[in-house]
Amino acid sequence: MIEGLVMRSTGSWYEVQVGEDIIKCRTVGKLRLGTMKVTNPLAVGDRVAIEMEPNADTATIKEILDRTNYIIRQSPRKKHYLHILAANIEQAVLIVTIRQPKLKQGFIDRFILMTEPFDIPVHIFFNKGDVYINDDLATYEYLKDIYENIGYKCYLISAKEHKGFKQLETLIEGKTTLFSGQSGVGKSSIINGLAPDLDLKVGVISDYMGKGQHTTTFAEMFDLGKGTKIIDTPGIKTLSYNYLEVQDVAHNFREFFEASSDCKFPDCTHRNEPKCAVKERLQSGVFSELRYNNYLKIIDEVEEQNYWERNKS
Ligand SMILES: Nc1nc2c(ncn2[C@@H]2O[C@H](COP(=O)(O)OP(=O)(O)O)[C@@H](O)[C@H]2O)c(=O)[nH]1
Ligand SMILES: [Mg+2]
Ligand SMILES: [Zn+2]
Repeated sequence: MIEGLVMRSTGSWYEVQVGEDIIKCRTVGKLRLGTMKVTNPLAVGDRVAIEMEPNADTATIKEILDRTNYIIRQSPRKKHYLHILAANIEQAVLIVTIRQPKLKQGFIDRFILMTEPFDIPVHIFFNKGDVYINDDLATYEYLKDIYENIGYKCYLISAKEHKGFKQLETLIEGKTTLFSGQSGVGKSSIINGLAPDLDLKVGVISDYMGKGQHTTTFAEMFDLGKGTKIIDTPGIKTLSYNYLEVQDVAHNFREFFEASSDCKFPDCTHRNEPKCAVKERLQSGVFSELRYNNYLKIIDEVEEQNYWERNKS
């Protein structure tokens, strides 16, 4: 048995890196799925045990080795399924922009809900700095202040002018980093800026083909050498949660979770309960209104979705 790393998937085939080689692999039979329904039991970043097929340069994937972590979300296509974006990552770079397209309210908080259960560090890069005008820079400073206060570093970058790359280069050195963000924020442009040889297509909406029809797009790993690996992911349109309870959300808003030991009720949802430490810190200005409002929106959504699921006739 040979051990390898899943770099990408092209439908039924997987490209698995073994040493310097890429081996085309397929899966045979059912791989271990656990109890959840997942659209892709095998994800980019998975370590697998493979066996060469007789008289061929292709191989069969026999086993997925234990994951240190994974990034999971509700499948955008099948609402009762989960989709694994990537496995075994060391950090995430979340790319956002304030202009072109406008930053979607709550997107950063929704993304962080995927990384927080495994304490995966997230670095937030605000791209397209070249088109920001005065107000936008103030917005950037405002958001930077909120997120850095709770431990997520923020940076300004411009793929177009190749500005702000030094910090990003240093950050990704020798690590496996997931690159993610909404479509059109400049993920491919930034990855090209880091590794011009990859020559990724820019300005193509890779999530759609033809008239709004979804094609299956997968994350893809690139090995930049010296242990530096990056994973490009298809642009995220929306993030919903069919796998979370209200308490899961509460536990993964890290500053709220930290404060929650001072709430009167151990299962406080920080909505209307008396003597809520989160609301107190909100009133005294320690916690951000923006984070709190996004939190409320997410728990309402989760509660509603779970309610309908549980009361289906
Ligand atoms: N002004 C400006 N445009 C950018 C920048 N980075 C990317 N773009 C443009 O934004 C569009 C989407 O970029 P792309 O890299 O394909 O985004 P992706 O969908 O996240 O991979 C393209 O038209 C790019 O030329 C930037 O730093 N500044
Ligand atoms: Mg792209
Ligand atoms: Zn509370």
